[in-house]
Amino acid sequence: MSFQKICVLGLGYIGLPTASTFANQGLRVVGVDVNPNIVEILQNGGLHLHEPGLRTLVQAALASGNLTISAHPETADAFIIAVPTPFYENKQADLRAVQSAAESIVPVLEHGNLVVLESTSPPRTTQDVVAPILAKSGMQPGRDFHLAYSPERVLPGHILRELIENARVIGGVDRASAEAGKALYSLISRGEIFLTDSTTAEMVKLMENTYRDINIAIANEFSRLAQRFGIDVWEAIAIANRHPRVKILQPGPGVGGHCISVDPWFLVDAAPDITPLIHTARNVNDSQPKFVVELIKKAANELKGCRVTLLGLAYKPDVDDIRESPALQVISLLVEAGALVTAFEPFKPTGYAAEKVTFTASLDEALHEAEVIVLLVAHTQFIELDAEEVARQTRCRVLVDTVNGWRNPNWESAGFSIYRLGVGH
Ligand code: SAJ
Repeated sequence: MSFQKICVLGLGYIGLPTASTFANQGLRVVGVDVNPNIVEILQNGGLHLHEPGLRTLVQAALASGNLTISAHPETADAFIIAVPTPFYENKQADLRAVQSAAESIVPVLEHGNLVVLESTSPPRTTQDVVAPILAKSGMQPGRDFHLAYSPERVLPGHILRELIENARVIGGVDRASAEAGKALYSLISRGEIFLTDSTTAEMVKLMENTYRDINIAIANEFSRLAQRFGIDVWEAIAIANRHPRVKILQPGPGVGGHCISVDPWFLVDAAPDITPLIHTARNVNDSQPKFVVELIKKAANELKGCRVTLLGLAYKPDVDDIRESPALQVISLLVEAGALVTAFEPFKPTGYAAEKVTFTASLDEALHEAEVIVLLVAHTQFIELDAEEVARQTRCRVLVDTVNGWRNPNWESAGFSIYRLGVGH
């Protein structure tokens, strides 16, 4: 199968780099988003999200004339659906964006086309949700057009490189669909491509993120045990990891982002009776902010009325994404306890809509009045802070480090007391 023109539905962290990469390979690409603001920003040469290298990639794609931005899909050889799949309050997958993207393809779908779902989805979504919608065209997947599931697996912060280098799995509703998917992604991918059926490909994606969630949960439990038994979890993990078959991950303030903190719920929701481990790991990671707040309380003596400054709101270092970030939970627990919270997020200086929190546009402002300073995210600019310089910016001498970012002894020699997550005394 050959491809001259494709449509990418959803221009977020995955869809936009994917569309731009195909366009830069010489394909004509229509990038589609239902959000008029995003369409307008991109059409005017702007960018609505932060990812290293993305601006240059998008600008090159637009300048080549190969990438156009639109509110509606057009006829094309292939359609890639890369829309968000959040969950409802009850942790059930919210597939409305996938459903409406599939609906929007129906009027322009033609015989011989390929449709690929990339959005992380519960098992059987391609077969049971997307296929019946596309069949409204009067054509059958597998017989009249190709339908496949191929999850994105790129790591935010490294998306551009991983999009090209990572191994890819493509699950077709039949073998020909998987082969058609391979023909498409071979145009941009240098990684190995594995072909399978669509439900296996959906499970692969969910298993990867669930595996990581469970491994972070055990690291977080180790941090609690370390505090109780008076040891340093970071040292213990480093030593344990010298065992040839052990690779413990890092504890932290919790698991955030739109992937690992969400995807395991798709499995728990799909089969609650047989997923106690996955369910428990989710609860362990979701409760980690509570332990962080207990540590802050220990450092502050009394939270009520204490001026606490939080450094970092993003869900992980050097990204601007605050979706499901544990920092948000830390903030609400602190506010509940009566602390006066100031937060500084260099990648999103305006913060987000929240009451009783002061977001500052500069580090200086955030540090100025603090009584306790909490490192929540290991952004490079925080890790590289100079202890003497910080000591000049604030009278505060109490630090809480939740990510093992301030190990340099200069902090102590500059007069700071440091309370570390996972370090008991
Ligand atoms: N975290 C820890 N300790 C660790 C590693 C991570 O507490 O040792 C926390 C992070 O701080 C963050 C969360 O976990 O809050 C998730 O971060 P991450 O870097 O592990 O993963 P994501 O969510 O940015 O990206 C993941 C990746 N999946 C896997 O590594 C299996 C990525 O490859 C996927 O493409 C992405 O999910 C996705 O879109 O599903």
